[in-house]
Amino acid sequence: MAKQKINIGLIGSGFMGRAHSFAWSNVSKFMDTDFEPVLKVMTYGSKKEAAEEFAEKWGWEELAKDWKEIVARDDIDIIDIVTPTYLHKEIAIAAAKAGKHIYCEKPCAISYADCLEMEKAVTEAGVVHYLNHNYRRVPAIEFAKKLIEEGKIGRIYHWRGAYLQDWILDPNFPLTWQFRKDMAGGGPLYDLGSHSVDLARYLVGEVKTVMAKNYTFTPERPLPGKEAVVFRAGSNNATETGKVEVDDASFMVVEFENGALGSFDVTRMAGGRKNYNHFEIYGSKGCLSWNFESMNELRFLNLEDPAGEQGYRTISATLGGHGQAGVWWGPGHVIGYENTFIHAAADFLKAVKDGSVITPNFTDGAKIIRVLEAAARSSEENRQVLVSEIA
Ligand code: SOE
Repeated sequence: MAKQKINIGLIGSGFMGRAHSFAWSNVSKFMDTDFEPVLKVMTYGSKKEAAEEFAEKWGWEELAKDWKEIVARDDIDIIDIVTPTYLHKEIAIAAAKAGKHIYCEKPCAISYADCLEMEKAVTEAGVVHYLNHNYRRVPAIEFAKKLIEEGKIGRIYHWRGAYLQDWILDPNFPLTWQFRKDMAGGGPLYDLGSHSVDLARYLVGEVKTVMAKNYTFTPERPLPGKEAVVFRAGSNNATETGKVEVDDASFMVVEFENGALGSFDVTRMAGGRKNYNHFEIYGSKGCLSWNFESMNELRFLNLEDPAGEQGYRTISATLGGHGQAGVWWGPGHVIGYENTFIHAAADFLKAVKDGSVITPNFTDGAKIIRVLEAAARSSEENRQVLVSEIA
């Protein structure tokens, strides 16, 4: 039977625009969805030619100059936001008021106060809202969550999180929007720390206190040329420089509400580390370790094994029962980064169909940004900050 069509409006493009377009194009082919997404319309803003090329490549049917035109259209069901972070709030609130369901790339917004406004708007409108912390939908992570819920790890004592990249190591990497506080909220603290805090909240619990040190190694960078985007400097003859307003690296020590102790190490200056999103969890009965660069492998140590036989086993999270892995190719047939976006799109479409809540959403986004704002304050004031201090 033909699936019901559902129309998407994409606001933005770029790296995440590609990842989301890939998911909308493929989700109904692989997953058992009630809907078939239609890539209806996307914005072109000031870059019409590039947007035309993007739309043709990914199958977007129409282009609109301004996101407001898209939000105002009656035939659009879902607004997908992949803009720089500072634009999320205005678009999400307008979309909610227009009764659209919202699929938004992380981090939620540049401040906790903005997140709360977004959360209020979607709650009042009763629309489905999703914040794309896609790593939650890696099957190995879904399986880690199951092991924790089954009590296999016991009481959790330690979370050790690290999210390390190296794409701004060159001091001549230009000053893209990711270096501006008013557009990004923070550096890797927000961009990568938001993912890491999302995983920690999902697997361990809520954060109560934060002690942090933010650090900027390269205080000035050349102004960006037209081609500069995330991960790619592009060609650039700029002689003028601008001030880096955010952290290049950040380290946080946290206490969780349940008594666990955690650390988060996030940076874009860890030479050789490309997308090293890693954690270790140490509990009274077992331990877990995972790293995105081998995303299908979950390492599990069972402290209830006989002492002489204890050691990490590597679980290939590619079987049915390992989260959403079962819909793919079969045991040992590894999947990749893009599949996490398909998992998220499928869960989102289900929430739209059922009128149910999907997580993480703007409520989670607000909680995450609250922790990160506490970290920023902790670093500025050189003291431990209670997350509840952030209003
Ligand atoms: C850049 O650091 C980036 O694209 C992040 O913004 C994404 O969220 C992460 O998944 C990959 O790296």
